[in-house]
Amino acid sequence: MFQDIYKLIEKYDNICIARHIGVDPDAMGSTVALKNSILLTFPEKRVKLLGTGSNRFAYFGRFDKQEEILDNTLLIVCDTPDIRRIDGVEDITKFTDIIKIDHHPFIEKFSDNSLEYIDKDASSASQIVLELILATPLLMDNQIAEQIFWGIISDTNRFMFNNSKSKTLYLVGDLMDKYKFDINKLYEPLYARPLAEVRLEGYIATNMTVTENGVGYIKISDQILNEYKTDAAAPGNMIGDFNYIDEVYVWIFITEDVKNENYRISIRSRGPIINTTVEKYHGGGHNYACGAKLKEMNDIDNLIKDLDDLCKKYLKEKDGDKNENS
Ligand SMILES: [Mn+2]
Repeated sequence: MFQDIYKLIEKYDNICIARHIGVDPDAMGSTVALKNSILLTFPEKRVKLLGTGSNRFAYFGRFDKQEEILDNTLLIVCDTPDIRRIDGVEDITKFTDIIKIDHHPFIEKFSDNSLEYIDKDASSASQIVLELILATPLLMDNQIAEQIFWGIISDTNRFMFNNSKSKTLYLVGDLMDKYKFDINKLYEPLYARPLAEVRLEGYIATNMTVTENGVGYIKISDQILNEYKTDAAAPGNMIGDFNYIDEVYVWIFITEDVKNENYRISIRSRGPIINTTVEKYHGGGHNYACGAKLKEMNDIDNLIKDLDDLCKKYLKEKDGDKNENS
């Protein structure tokens, strides 16, 4: 498959590379690295990155100005399972050929003849781009290695998530052997954050309600966000920091979003699978990481109640297992 992808890249003079809306470091790392590798290998090609830029990730590369899609253009989409979530592509049928490089569960084919490389076992789209470069004549340099490393680090949360397989570690080890990059310099744009957010995190830790069934939740009003000089996006950014708290298996941040007149709900679990419950409230996501947007406090309270019941059941089953094993 990598050879077929390479052949298509080789064939086209005009290439556009896209990724999902709401760019994250893996989407950024995989696309920027792929663009740079194609240009390093074929300096005469025109390669454009589609989608909205991100100030936060500007260090890792800028997105290109939107231009008209030329005839005979190849589209490569990284880190995105469905057409709806591709950023910067209005009409996918304008592209002559399409390649998908992804590690999410399959949702849909981009076109009848799109070439789709999906590896659910890969830690990240950046890892697949690395494998593609290693398996083909595509070239690599320090900067590209850095961008790939960055994407892998972010999607594995520094190899803490269980998407880090031995293959991931071998590939990253090999990358660090062959290319030079400064880890501290790379971690800074990923993990540096304003003191205001850390203070808000202190507020959440202090004021979160924890039920006897292991659900932690907090409603964060607009007034609190203002007091802490943060915005409605801030709590969602720090929710991962509440993992591995003894008393908490499911945790829920409910943040008032005055601008959109709703509440942003971010939910994580290190116990029960939560997405089916959250889907009942028109939200969704992964097994252990979900989100929803709700307007009515009544719905929010019901969601908390449902998750509490779920967690209660989970702990009971877990306890049962323990007794059986002992
Ligand atoms: Mn990803």
